[in-house]
Amino acid sequence: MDAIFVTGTAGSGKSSLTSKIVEWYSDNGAFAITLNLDPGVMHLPYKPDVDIRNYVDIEKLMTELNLGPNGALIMAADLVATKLDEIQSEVDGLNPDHVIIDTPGQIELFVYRASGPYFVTNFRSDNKVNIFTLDGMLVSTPINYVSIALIAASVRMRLKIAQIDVMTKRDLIADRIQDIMRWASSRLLLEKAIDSDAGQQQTSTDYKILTRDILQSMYRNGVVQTPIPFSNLTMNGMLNLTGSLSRVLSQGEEKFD
Ligand SMILES: Nc1nc2c(ncn2[C@@H]2O[C@H](COP(=O)(O)OP(=O)(O)O)[C@@H](O)[C@H]2O)c(=O)[nH]1
Ligand SMILES: [Mg+2]
Repeated sequence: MDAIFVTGTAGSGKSSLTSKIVEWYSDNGAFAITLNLDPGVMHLPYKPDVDIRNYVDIEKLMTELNLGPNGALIMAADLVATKLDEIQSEVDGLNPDHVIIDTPGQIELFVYRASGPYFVTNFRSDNKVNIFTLDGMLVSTPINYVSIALIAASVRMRLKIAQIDVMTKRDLIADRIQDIMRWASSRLLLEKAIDSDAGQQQTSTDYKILTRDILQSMYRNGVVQTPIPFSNLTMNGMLNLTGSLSRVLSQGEEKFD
C-alpha cells in the first residue's frame, strides 16, 4: 500500500486534490481510498472511506472541556496521533493499493505540532509521499514565490518523507502561469526576476538580498523543487502529477534529515 499525504496552506486545495487523485486512480483500475485527518472540517468534496471525525469530536471537546473553537481545533489536532492504531486497522482492513490522506485545513495544526509528524512517521505503508499544495493564487511576485517555496521546504524538513510540490488553481492564473513556471524552473531566471521585482514593488534592497540568500541556501541544500502546475477544476496537470507520484513511490521513501 502507498500512502499519499496531501498538505498545504489553508484553502490551497488539499481536499479538492484528494478527491481528484482518488477519482483518477479508481478510473485507472487501482483500489484507492480516502482518509480524512481533518477533525474540524464541515464539508468535503468526497465521501471519506476512513474519517478522523468518527474518533475526534470537535463539538464535544468544546462543550466538555469548555474550549473555544481555536482551542478545540488544537486539542483535536493533538488527539489525531492517539487514534493512529484505530485508523491504521481501519485502513489495513480495506487493504487498498493507495490511501490518499487529507490533512487539517490549517497547516500549522498538522505539520508544526508533534502529532502530524508522529502520524506520518508511524503510519505503516510500503511507500510514503507528501504532496505539498502551493496556492497558485498566492504567487503574485517572484519574492512571494520564494517565501511559499520556503514553506514547502520547511514542511519537507518536518515530515522527512519524499515530497512533490503542486501549484494549484492554475485555471485561475492562466495569464501568469507561463511567467511563473519560467522562473520557477530556472535559478538564473528566478534571481533575475527577484531583481526586477524589487524595482517594481518598492521592495527594499535588504529584502531583496534576504530573498536571494534564502534562495541560494535552498539551492545549496537541494530543497528547491519546480512545482507541478495543476487545476482541480479542469484536471490540467494530472498526468504530470500521477507520473511523478509513480516515480517517487517506486523509488521508495526518501529521507531528509
Ligand atoms: N478554480 C479553482 N478553485 C480551486 C482549485 N482548488 C481548490 N479550489 C477551491 O478553493 C477552495 C478551497 O479548496 P479546498 O480543497 O477545500 O482547500 P483545503 O482547505 O486546502 O482543503 C474551494 O472553494 C475549492 O473549490 C483549483 O485548482 N481551481
Ligand atoms: Mg480541506
